[in-house]
Amino acid sequence: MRPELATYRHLTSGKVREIYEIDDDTLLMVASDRISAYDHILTPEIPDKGRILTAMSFFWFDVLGVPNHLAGGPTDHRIPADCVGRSMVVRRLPMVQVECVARGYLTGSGLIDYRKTGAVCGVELPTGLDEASKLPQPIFTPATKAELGDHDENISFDAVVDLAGADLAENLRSTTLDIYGRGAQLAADRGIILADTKFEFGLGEDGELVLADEVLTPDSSRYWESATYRPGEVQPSFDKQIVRNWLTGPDSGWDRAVDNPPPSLPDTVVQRTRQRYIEAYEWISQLSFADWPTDEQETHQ
Ligand code: Q0N
Repeated sequence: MRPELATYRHLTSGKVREIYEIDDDTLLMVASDRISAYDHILTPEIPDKGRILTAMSFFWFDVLGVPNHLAGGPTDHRIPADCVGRSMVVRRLPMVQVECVARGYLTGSGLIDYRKTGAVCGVELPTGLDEASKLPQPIFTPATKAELGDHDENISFDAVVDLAGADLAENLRSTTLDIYGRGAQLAADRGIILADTKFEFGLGEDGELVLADEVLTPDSSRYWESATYRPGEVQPSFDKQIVRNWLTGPDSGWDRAVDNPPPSLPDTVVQRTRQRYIEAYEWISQLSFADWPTDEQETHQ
């Protein structure tokens, strides 16, 4: 018998997922089907988005083969029936309070900082780079977690040394760049550019880094399609572009200059976006999403 979600104490809410306490040593991380764009949570939800992103994290944890926080599989019996497929049972670890970002391409806050200073997080870059430029080599651009609703703040490597000590800071940088490099290579082999990504790490019993959180999902990374990559232009987001195009196009009637909530997405936009998430999972993993566990396939008696 699977437990009810209400039997677990709720710890934290993120924009798109929830964390519960299973016991002193174990957490339940539940991904929702919520989607955000332009700093708003949209309605309606994208059916199966939580399961698709969870499937992707399990895939990446498996192929990366680095120590990670998973403490059970996707159908672990501690997972409530209505959360099967979109939950991870994880070891509760002391977390490193640094967002570990790797960038192989220049965009977003990295591009803004570069245009102001010629550097990102203190890493000097060559002149002449532009929107979506490929960097000479991937760089470590750490950030600190802002309050819910605020954007993370980029910090220098020296600031990580002050926060975490020199040894841990060096380990975070080399591990982040190593994992990003291997993920980006696998994605590139399958027609997807992993422009950048954010990792979170916990500390194991012996002080070793343990990869935590969700991993290399489109919520924690920028996925671009290799076939349409055009440096010098803002790249369409692999997963969210259909939503963004509709919200900013004439049919939505939304004025995003004023702080009013966006209108509900039409079902066509919802269904096409759902297919895009499935496509990303299937391209990357070369597995079929139809095989991913769901509560619907539980046998009852
Ligand atoms: C945890 N978050 C997301 C760190 C926290 N395995 C774990 N053990 C204990 N706590 C967490 C995990 C995981 N994953 C992760 N919250 C709790 C928020 N981050 C923000 C940055 O700082």
